[in-house]
Amino acid sequence: MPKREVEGDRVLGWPDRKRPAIIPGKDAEGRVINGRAPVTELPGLITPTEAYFIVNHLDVPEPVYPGDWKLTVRGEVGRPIEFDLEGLMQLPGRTVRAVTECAGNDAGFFDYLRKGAKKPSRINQQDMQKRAEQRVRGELPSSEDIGTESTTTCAVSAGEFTGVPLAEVLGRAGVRSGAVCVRAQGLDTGRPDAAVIYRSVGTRDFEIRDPGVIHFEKALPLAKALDPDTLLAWAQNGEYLWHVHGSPVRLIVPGWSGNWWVKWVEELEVMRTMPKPFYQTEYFVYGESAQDPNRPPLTAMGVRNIITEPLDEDSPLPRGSHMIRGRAWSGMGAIDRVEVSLDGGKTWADAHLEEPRERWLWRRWSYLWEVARPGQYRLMARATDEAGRVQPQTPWNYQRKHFDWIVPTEVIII
Ligand SMILES: Nc1nc2c(c(=O)[nH]1)N[C@H]1C(S)=C(S)[C@@H](COP(=O)(O)O)O[C@H]1N2
Ligand SMILES: [Mo]
Repeated sequence: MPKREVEGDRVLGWPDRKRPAIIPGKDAEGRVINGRAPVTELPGLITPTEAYFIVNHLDVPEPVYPGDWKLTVRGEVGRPIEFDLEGLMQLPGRTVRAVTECAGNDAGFFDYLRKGAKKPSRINQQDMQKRAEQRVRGELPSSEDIGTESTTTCAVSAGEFTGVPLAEVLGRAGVRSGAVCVRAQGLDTGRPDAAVIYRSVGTRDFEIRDPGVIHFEKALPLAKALDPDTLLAWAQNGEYLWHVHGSPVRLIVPGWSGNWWVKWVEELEVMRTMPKPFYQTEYFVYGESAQDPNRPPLTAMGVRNIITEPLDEDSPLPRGSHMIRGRAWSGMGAIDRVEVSLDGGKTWADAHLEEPRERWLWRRWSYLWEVARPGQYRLMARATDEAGRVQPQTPWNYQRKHFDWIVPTEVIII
């Protein structure tokens, strides 16, 4: 149905379909530091690594030679340990297939649905390069950029991750009773992006809560740290992690938004009180405003669903039969139902759910739409997860995180 370009470069000498790839933002040396995924162009479940979105908040560190890497496990443990990569890889491994989703993915749809702001597009992506350059220069984006930046889409992908359960590593060290969390520290440092501080304060007229130069770190509550699917991973999609994705080892925290998935992990500290990492208590929090005394950290995602076909951009479409397709996923387990509405939410019918039904992966669904009458149609889709949660789950919050509302697709039939 879409008339977008399919012919790409010649691959190994053969003409081939265009390869999906990220829309990149690069640093002064031309190295990719951020990227958005071509979410609507991926026909399968696993996002190829070339097409996997990338979010980095601080200065991307220089690559670590795997032989030089060490992981320190310390704090409230019976036996502090240091692992090298080989030692880590000798532990009983595990593979998990999971959606990585940035907490701010699709944030602009909150404004669209609440206030009639411009509808974000999943194919006309913002210019990642402009922000990457401002970041490298440490520049505060203009008010206009700050307003539009979090309308970003396509900060979501799905991968297969191989590593060792974090619980296995913690078990070797022996977690002491009374421990509440594991602080995972990435080796990257820097000053948080000005736009992020700006947005965490929630106003344009602000006194910057500038934490200065910090490490990227998260304090993962112990129960989630001990979930067998929470991994210290060294491989993604069948190969060793790429540097931008946290090589040699990163955290995989299925169901919880991307910010928990600490890259370039160098230290794990088991703690008996919750510390206050910037990216947990100032940013990546819920709340009504920056002054809200109740700003809990984000944890599990809500119930997510996107219509990947047709898109608004495909209109007008001829009468006849059209496949409506999409992908649904949840922060709390497998997707058990997707319903489709062809009349803007008045009536609903069950969509076909494709196998496999996996706990942390998105699930493809489809609905064959026979449409005989020309006109304007408002297509909607609504997912339910195995916990019985129906879209939407996440209330508006001032940082506009964990968007999971139902977004109608507008189609004109001629
Ligand atoms: N060390 C470190 N880990 C990090 C980040 C970071 O800036 N530094 N960004 C986080 C955020 S906000 C997201 S959405 C995911 C993105 O993972 P990816 O770039 O591999 O897709 O990484 C997370 N882990
Ligand atoms: Mo993120």
